[in-house]
Amino acid sequence: MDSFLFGRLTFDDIAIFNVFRDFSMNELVASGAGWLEVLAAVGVVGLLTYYRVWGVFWREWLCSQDHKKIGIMYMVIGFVMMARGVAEGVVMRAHLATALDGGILAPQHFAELFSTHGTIMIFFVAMPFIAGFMNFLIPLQIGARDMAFPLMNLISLGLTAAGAMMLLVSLVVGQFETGGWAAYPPFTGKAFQPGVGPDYWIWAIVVSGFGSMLSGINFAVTIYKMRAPGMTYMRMPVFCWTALCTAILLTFAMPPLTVAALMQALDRYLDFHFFTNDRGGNMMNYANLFWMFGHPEVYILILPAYGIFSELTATYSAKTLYGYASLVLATMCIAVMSFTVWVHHFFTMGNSATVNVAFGIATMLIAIPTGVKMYVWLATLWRGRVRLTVPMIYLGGFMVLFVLGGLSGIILANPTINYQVHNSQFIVAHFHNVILPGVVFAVLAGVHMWFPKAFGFRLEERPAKISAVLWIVGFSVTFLPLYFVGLLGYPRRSASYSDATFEPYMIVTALGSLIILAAFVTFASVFWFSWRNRAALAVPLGDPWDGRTLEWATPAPVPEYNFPVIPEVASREAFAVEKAAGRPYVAPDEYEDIHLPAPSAVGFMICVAAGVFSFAMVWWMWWLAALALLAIPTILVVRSFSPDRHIIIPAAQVKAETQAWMRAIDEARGVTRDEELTNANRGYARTDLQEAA
Ligand code: HEM
Ligand SMILES: [Cu+2]
Repeated sequence: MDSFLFGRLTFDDIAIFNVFRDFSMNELVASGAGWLEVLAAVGVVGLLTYYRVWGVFWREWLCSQDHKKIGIMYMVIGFVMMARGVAEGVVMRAHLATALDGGILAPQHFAELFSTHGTIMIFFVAMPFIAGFMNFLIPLQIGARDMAFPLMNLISLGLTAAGAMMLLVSLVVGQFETGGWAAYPPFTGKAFQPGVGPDYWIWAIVVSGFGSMLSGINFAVTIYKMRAPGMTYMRMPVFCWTALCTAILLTFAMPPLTVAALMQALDRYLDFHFFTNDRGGNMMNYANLFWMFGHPEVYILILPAYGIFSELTATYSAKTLYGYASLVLATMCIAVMSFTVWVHHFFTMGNSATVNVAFGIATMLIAIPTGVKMYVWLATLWRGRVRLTVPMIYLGGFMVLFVLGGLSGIILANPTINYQVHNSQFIVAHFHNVILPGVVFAVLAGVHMWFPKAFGFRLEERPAKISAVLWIVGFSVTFLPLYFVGLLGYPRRSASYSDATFEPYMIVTALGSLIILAAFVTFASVFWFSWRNRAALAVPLGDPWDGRTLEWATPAPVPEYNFPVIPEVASREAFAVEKAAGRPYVAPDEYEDIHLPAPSAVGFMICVAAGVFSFAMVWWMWWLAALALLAIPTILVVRSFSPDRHIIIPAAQVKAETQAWMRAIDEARGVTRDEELTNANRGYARTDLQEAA
């Protein structure tokens, strides 16, 4: 019987104790992962206490409304969750390598693994990563002080963190659902999965999805309203264009997902019948709603990645981006078309041939603007001053592999072929083929490029290069064989197989996943090596790569207020043009006090309230859920009565900091492109024009 206090939560639901109840390989892996998570949490708390940094952590990070810090916190969430996601990928592959008539894990556990893995990777790795980049870069690139709604920005971060927390908690208390990242009912319906698993998914998705929609609005308004004087739309950096299109997608694509998840909650909690097979329900309604979000979602992830690749192509070949207008147009086309193709996710579920053909053609058409982008990048590299830096290695891997992934997408867009490979490993190969070289490589490349901007020192090149190569090789070994496995007929989400033909492939991909694990660990070690060597790698002057857009015209790390005075923009790639004209870094004549939003605990409080609400809903602790839900509007209302609090950075301080930076620039020797990876690089790049002179 449920208790009033704890709902349906009992001692037996604490999953990490399962290993003592049933000592098996399966439980060892499952509980072991849970224990690792608990230990990691204790370790973090211990370290913060040991170094006595709780105060700094609270004031300068958790409560900060600075878009740069919020962006960095999103990236941290992404990396932490990625550690779990990659580990789960390796565990799944290890299972599948042994899964001829069996495997090391129980089928139920395997199903939970692909469900948490998919959910984590999409919603709590890829999404935080792109939100992180957009937060960090948009205001800097458009010459603004912050986002349009800084407090809402902090709240979005809190909601994302609360959702991620649900995924972490589900490993320790209870279990997760087994219906994949899309959580299709009726499979995840009450009749089939009465436990807490689908509810963990529902509330994680609802809470974080709400946050993402709010960020979408925030990004769009920031770009519409906060651009520096002179920055017309056609002078915006390409990343901002992709960010704007992404923001619009976020605003319109997240609500169908949130609504679908809430309708599923109504089915599960209150016996509604939206998606059941009886009493007038129809699960196709779910498929439509989910993929109305799901397809645009892949462009929410890939468009900012295109933006990152565009910026780094131009920067590391020291050339104006070729075909700016066509890139912008292609981005807009993709954003609009992404809403017209969602049925390709259920070609085999009984649509008429006419419907399938229409959506098949619409899908294939997206290849055209995507192809335009590939040509634009290639043309930018052509006769550029190309340097084989870490981001360029990722770009190379991306260009080759992403084309492969795109081509397999065209194959899938053909409904007749789709019938053959539907729900096979071919699909697994395809979407990893676009997400890894597309989104993940872009993020890793972008981290390398903009890290010095955020923290003031470069990342070590050598381990980062090793990591990049390992990612490319690891991806290829892990996922390319799966195209063949799929064609041979091995279904996705299948915990075991009885045909020995599959076994060698499964062993190869398992080895590949170890290479990816090595790539991830190497990448993590880059931060450690670089931190130790940070004095030598410091680039305080702010322009280590001969950057082209406004964010490079500031010191590194960027001061809290971004720009001493709001810049005026007269051209595209404003900073590069100024450098070519020989007058970048002009000190302002007059300084003013700068107002910035003061730190606020509201984001954190809403994070806690949303997390407690979700947890209480999962476990049917109705009293707690009601309290936590009520807390959210209460916090907002109370906050709205407090006088608008700002911090003021006095003009004198801005002046002193800016003049110190200017003096350092005057004294610095600009480094040439050949020297940029040496310790001579203090962040003052000599342009090729100056070199030629
Ligand atoms: C790091 C190396 C990775 C490995 C070894 C890996 C491995 C796997 C495996 C074995 C599956 C299950 C396939 C099946 O059900 O038969 C899977 C599913 C999935 N993966 Fe990955 N993966 C990796 C990275 C990623 C990344 C970076 C993303 C996205 C950002 C991602 C997103 C997904 C999704 C969405 C699913 C589908 C889950 C579902 O079936 O509902 N994976 N992955
Ligand atoms: Cu799609």
